[in-house]
Amino acid sequence: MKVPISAITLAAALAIGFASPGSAHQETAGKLKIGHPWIREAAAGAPSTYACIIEIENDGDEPETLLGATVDGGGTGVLYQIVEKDGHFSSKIAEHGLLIKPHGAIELPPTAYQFKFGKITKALIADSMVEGTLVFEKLHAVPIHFMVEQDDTAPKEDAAPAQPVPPARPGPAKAKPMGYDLPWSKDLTW
Ligand SMILES: [Cu+2]
Repeated sequence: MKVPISAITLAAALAIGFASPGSAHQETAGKLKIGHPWIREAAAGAPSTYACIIEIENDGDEPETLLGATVDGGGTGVLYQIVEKDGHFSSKIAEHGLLIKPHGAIELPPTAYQFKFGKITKALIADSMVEGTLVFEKLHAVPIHFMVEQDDTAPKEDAAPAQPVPPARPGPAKAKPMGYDLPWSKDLTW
């Protein structure tokens, strides 16, 4: 049986206490234990931020799928998978969400998965708690609190590649009537 390393980290963090800023909190939704959902601090008007979760443990006998998140002042977060190739990072939408097997667990560290939020309308201030939801396939939207963190551990991603230009479709070569479009043909008098 695999025991996720972060379970130990989380247990240690929980042992330190709930009250002090920066400590881990845990929320429960159905049979899910949601360990320390957090979001990176952002000023009002910031173009983006991201949220992560130390761990979600599924104590139930049914699988569940994490699909999305919302946060007060940040709207809807889209779940992205971070992809590393040759030392370069990029991200792609996790279209099918993240499966949490029965009696299994998932981790969402910034290096692997992030909820990416667009325009921030309300300042997210470090060490405060902000209301939001996690959206699951079966439980649907579950109200939770994100702790706002100063975190800057997300890998720096390469700029998104420009919209690919579709290759020119080679059409059948048009047979041109001989002599018609030769530059001199119009004025040519024999
Ligand atoms: Cu927490």
